Amino acid sequence: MNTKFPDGFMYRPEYFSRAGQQSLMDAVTEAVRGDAPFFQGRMPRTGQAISVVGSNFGPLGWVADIDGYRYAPTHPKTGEAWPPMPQMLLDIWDDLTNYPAPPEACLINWYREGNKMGMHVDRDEQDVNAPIVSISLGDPSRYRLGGQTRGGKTFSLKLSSGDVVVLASEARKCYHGIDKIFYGQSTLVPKGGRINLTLRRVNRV
Ligand code: MD6
Ligand code: FE
Repeated sequence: MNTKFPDGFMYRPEYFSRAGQQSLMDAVTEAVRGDAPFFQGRMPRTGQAISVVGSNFGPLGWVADIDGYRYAPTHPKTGEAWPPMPQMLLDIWDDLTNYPAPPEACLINWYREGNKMGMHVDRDEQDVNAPIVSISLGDPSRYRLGGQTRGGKTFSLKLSSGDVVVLASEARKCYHGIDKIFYGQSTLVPKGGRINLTLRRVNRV
């Protein structure tokens, strides 16, 4: 057993074949060309722009603005409902989690050259015990996972296109972030960079 991984951390390298990655990328491209264009969130209180732009699939979408972080049924700019969750995403949720209900939100984050994500814990969900399934597409990245308190010991993992990480049970409460993107190494994302899809259950069953 590898003790450096917290309980509930699952890493599934190459879960998606190149064809599977392409199908997911096509679904993202269609969504952001239509009713769900990428938008730039802002940090609550300070209003500072978040460099990584985002969008969502599903009945709910994660949004960040000056008033806070929350899940909303519509896009903050277009006012339209988010595009439906692609079947492939419902399928991976069933394959990798035992959660008794489907995910309600899939956050689509697009990292461009030089973008990173600071260490954080996802806790805007009503059911903070529901697992989160995270899919990487496009350029590789360096993912960092720490413990349940800020500033403790961390380890890093290189995530490549098609790799999947699940944070469940104890790992769900652990700090994590993206140190860097290895920009320009993949041709999957039409405009370059990395796409991260995170599947979330928001409401308790
Ligand atoms: C990323 N991932 O891979 C950032 N959150 O771009 C996350 O923030 C994340 O990988 C919750 C669960 C799994 C994750
Ligand atoms: Fe996260």
